[in-house]
Amino acid sequence: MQTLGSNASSFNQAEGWKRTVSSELTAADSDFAVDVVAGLSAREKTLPPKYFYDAAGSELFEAIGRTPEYYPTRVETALLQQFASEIATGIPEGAILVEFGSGASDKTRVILDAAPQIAAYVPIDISEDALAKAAAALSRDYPKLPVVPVAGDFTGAIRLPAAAHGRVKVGFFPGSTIGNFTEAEALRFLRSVRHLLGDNSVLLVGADLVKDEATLVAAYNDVEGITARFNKNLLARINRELGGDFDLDAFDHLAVWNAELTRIEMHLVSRADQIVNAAKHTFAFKAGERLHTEDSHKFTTESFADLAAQAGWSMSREWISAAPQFAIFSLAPQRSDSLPSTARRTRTMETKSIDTRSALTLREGGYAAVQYIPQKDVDMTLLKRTDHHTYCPYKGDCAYYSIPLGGDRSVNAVWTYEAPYAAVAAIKDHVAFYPDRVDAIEEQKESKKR
Ligand code: AVJ
Repeated sequence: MQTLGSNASSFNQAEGWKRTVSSELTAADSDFAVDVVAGLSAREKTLPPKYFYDAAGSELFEAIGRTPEYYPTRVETALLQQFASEIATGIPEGAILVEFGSGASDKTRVILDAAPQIAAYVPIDISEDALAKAAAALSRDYPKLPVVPVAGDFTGAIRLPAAAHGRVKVGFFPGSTIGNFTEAEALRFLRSVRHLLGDNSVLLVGADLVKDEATLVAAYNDVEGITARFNKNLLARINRELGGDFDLDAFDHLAVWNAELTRIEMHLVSRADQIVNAAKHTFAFKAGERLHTEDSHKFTTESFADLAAQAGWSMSREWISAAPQFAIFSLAPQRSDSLPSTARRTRTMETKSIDTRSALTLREGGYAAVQYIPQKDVDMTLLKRTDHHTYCPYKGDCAYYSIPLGGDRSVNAVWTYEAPYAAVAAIKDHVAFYPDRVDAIEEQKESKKR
């Protein structure tokens, strides 16, 4: 048996490389050190993508956003700009905007500009450097807006500052960062955010959508090589912070589309058999061996609604760009009272409310259940027909009404299927309401019949 140095790994012909740790990490070692040792010791080497984002990595990510190939940043920003006022109508007066992974807070500005009703902004980011820079720039450009940054890892426990207590919270999670989670991590995150933001919250999530392989792969393999530098910065960071001796030129950047798992994977591929020291440990790489550094899951509206539903959120609205397609989803907490559909009360305005005992509940896919109220129970004179129309392949042509009393927020708040397809014929002569364009839709259990 050949021994490598005094404290690290050993090579055994039969078993291959094996770590014989004689210098364990101690409590004083950082999470980063612990995660690096665990990831590089695994049979399939892997590192958590959150460690990309030190100061250098955050800057490289900003540079990726300026490459012609990496469309998500550009397309999402354009989508936010295009629908800013529509998105803003879903943000209640006095709401606190809480952003998870705020980076340079560039996209946030689009929301802040369109929604002056936001009372304070809480950016959360793992990079203290990026956070401090962004907070300073925002305070300069929005002098009246309290900005209360929280430095930390949003995949862990988060505590909101006192400024957020007792206020309606709107979560903002752009950039398709949700795609970097495994399904279990995404569910854990969405559930903890559901808990953190509370019952009357809104969660706006940007998510990249499944599309042709060439477009996807190019986005993670720009010709200029910025993404390769971003990927290798992980090794550079290990060298800087954990006394590593990675040779960056001894690894190749690799981006591949995993169609089965609908994700882009980034790897660093060892060019040769090599030994690397880092974090008081020694690791062996075989030629061609991969270090898996990131997954970027891509979604469909259905897959996303399904994920959200498993974490207590229902999809209330969606905005999708033209190709290359990217989505912004607006989620609302699932209503805890999923009651039989016989009795419910629908209040559309503070001053006007509708009571009905014969609403129908339509449940479709991962979408929030929708109550269809018989028109005979609704004062239709309070509604104003608009020329907005949509088409649903399952239900047919859809016509819309605004609620003039509700102002801007209640534009096209109400819809009806005048000639629904046979499968849903029961919703004829009914109207339905967007929950975020009226004050409240409340269901009540029918009192016992005597
Ligand atoms: C910002 C984390 C979503 O996965 O597309 C960009 C990061 N990685 N190029 C993504 C990233 C490679 C990006 N996220």
